Amino acid sequence: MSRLEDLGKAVEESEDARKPPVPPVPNAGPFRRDFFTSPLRGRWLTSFLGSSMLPLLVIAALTGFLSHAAYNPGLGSNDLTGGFDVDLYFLDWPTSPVWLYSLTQGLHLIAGLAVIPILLAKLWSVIPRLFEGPPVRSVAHSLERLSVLLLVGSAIFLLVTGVINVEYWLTPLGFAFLPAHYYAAMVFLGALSLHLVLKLPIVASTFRREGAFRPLGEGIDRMRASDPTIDTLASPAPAEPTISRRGMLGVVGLGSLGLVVMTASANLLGGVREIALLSPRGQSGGPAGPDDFLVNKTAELAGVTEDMTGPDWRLQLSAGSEMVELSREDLLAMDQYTEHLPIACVEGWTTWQDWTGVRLRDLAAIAAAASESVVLVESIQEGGAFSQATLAANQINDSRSLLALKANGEDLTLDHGFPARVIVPALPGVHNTKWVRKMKFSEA
Ligand SMILES: Nc1nc2c(c(=O)[nH]1)N[C@H]1C(S)=C(S)[C@@H](COP(=O)(O)O)O[C@H]1N2
Ligand SMILES: [Mo]
Repeated sequence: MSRLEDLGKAVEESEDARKPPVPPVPNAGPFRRDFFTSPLRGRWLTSFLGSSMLPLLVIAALTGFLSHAAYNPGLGSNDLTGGFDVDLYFLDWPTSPVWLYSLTQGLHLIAGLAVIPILLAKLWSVIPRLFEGPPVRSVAHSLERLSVLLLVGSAIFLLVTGVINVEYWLTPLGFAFLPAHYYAAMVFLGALSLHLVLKLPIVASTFRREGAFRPLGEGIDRMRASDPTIDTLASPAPAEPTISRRGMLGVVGLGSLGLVVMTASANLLGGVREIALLSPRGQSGGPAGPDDFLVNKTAELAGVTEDMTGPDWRLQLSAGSEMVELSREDLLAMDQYTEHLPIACVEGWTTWQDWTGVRLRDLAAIAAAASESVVLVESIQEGGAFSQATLAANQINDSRSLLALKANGEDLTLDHGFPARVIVPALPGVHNTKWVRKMKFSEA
């Protein structure tokens, strides 16, 4: 070797030494290409799981935004997303059909819960990608990786907060469910759109090559592992299968079905309700009495006591500067109406009861409110997002909308909102304010 070459080599080495050290991807454990040996992995499985999830995600997204629309976010006190809430829906949530919110929110929960096992299976199917090197290849590759991080992160966040809300474990979280869930949904939909643009062509070519459903026909004996030279999700060192792809998908599907049944059956009547093992407020076989139906927040939790709701209680009605005060006797002396209406909670449960009380529009008349007024309803309850709600004109003017004094023929119990509570058809439960103290009518 000439001295010149020696010199050249020395310069190269010293240049190498000056480069910032790039830690090499370790070639051990999960970083080794042959670490993942399941013969099930491959583009078809991932494509099939993704395609099964897509319709559920569409349902969850649409019903999620419908739920936000049902809160009438543009109206008065109804903004729950921290001041950024604009009404993009341009509608006052209708009052018919009365089961509307029950349906949309029921679907939201069903779709969201059914996604959980499928998402876990899909993450399992692509887990080798997490360890693939080099981690940074190009700008495009890094952006794609970032979008996947946002996609998976927001999906997990949405599912976890959703389940926590349904299961009523929210208090320890220390943040408001609605804005958190809402903004995470925005991140999720953005990342999902990009993901679809990037991956749908791959899904299409995979289904063209392997048949969208054909691998479902293959039992464990006929099943082949994918070819790792053309399918980068396939294992280069596949082990013998211990379950077929369709067997695995069957387990995932049963998982989804089980979650849905154990939660959604909280909406069913009679003993069937008892299989709602995952719905903490769904298991009473009821009705064992006129007030044996779900309570979202008890009077005790809301800080409402018997003293506050005793004979001194007055309903304060106003439209402008005048205020009218009515006692419970005054209200009982007005025309009484009975309606069979649901309370449909954002948590996905619904309970149908016979409510008796006075019409909201009769109260508007007593307050001398203008015909297209909205009303801010305030509870005795101090603070908390649910202690007030603004109702739209169409909701006040529906003849079935009540300030209920009784449920199923008996005085409301304290937990269900005694002395008086709002019941409006098709409205989310959260706007059916309990322990009403004030109703302020104003022109929208
Ligand atoms: N003042 C007040 N009203 C309230 C609530 C509340 O926490 N405080 N919860 C709301 C929610 S979220 C629902 S689903 C219904 C439940 O009514 P119920 O407890 O009588 O079933 O009441 C609504 N009215
Ligand atoms: Mo609710």
